[in-house]
Amino acid sequence: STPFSISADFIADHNRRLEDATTEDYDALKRALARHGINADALVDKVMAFGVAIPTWGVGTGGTRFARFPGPGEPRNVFEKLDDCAVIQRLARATPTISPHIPWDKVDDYAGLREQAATHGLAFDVVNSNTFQDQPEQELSYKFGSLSHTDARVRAQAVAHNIECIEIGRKLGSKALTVWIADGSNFAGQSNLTKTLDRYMDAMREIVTALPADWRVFLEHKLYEPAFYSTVISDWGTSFAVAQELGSKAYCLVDLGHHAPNVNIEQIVARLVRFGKLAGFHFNDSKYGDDDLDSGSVEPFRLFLVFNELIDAERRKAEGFAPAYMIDQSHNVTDPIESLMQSAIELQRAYAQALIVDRAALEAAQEANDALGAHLELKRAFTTDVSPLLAIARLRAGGAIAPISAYRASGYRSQKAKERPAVTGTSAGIV
Ligand code: PSV
Ligand code: MN
Ligand code: MN
Repeated sequence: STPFSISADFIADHNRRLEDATTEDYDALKRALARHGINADALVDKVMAFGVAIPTWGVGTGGTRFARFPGPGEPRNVFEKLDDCAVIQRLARATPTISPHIPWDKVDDYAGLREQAATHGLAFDVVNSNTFQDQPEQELSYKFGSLSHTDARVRAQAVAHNIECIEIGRKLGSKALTVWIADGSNFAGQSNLTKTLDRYMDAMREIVTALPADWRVFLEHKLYEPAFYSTVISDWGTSFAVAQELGSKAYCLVDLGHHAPNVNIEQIVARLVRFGKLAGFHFNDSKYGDDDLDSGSVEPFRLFLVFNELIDAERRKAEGFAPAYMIDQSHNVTDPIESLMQSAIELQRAYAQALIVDRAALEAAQEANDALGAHLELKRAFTTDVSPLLAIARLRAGGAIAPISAYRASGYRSQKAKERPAVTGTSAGIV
């Protein structure tokens, strides 16, 4: 039997009850924005064009190193993951692409997988490689590292895996590879801090050489975990220096949870833009470190400030500025579909709020050293409730005015619980 899906009629029915109130709120916001010389309809168009990739692994319940508490009706393979990604896009209309993780999403027929995605209106974005775990069929272990391993055979195996990811990505229609390695050390003295980086560089050069002409590689840095004393690609400085040495195809990816505590992430973003090396983002939120909490759930102002830098770069037509957006979260206590829809909305919110900053007024205040005036301009934009505008963007794109309530009313999860018998314990691709 055909798997249950949420129909366009169901969404239209659900919207009907909310449409009048939404339009009323939107009209009020439109008038308020007009007083600042902002055209709300043009903003709606921009929001409708905004897209962030869903990671295929994000639709499964996450877990910590202590436990994973699987939810009902979880996807059991990449095709079922596609079905869930399709629902997220159908209702919230902000996630037209998906980002695969290899080998979690390995299949025999990638053309078929790509076609299946296309039937849902989805396309594949950046491919993620994985040399941070051992796979059953794998010859050599990554316990002591991958691309920076002391043993040349392990490095060669990790390089070959990344090249295989590029091959798979080509079949899926991707144009970039993200490399995050868990390499590092857990004891002072365990590794030679210089030699590990040299070995990584040599391995990365081989991967860069294997990239097709129109491909890029994204280097994802991370301060700690699972290596708790030192990490080879630990911070944006290392990432930037490595990207410089690797040349014009290498860029630096910013995962919001991968920085030292209290670091000014928006300034890192501005620096990477300035030097033409910003690859894009793994969006999530964090309280302590790489918590992988839902985007905008803890520090919405910081998210807004990141988007403020992105809009500034876009307006200046910063050279080579084309950031790739992906959500990278671990949904441990929520239905992942709900979390991902809400996260995509929070990203659109930060984007829309950054768009309504009066750039001329901000610049004038900055030039006049009017610190509070400049700050108040940002605060005005940040405190504007753009929710009705986001709802109208979804409505015009054929989505749901209230995606989470529509999703709950549809009974999708309980249908899936019947169609997909429970997954027990941990399984590949559900991290
Ligand atoms: C590592 O913490 C990371 O952020 C990388 O992007 C991985 O690919 C991802 O998490 C998924 O585990
Ligand atoms: Mn990440
Ligand atoms: Mn992470």
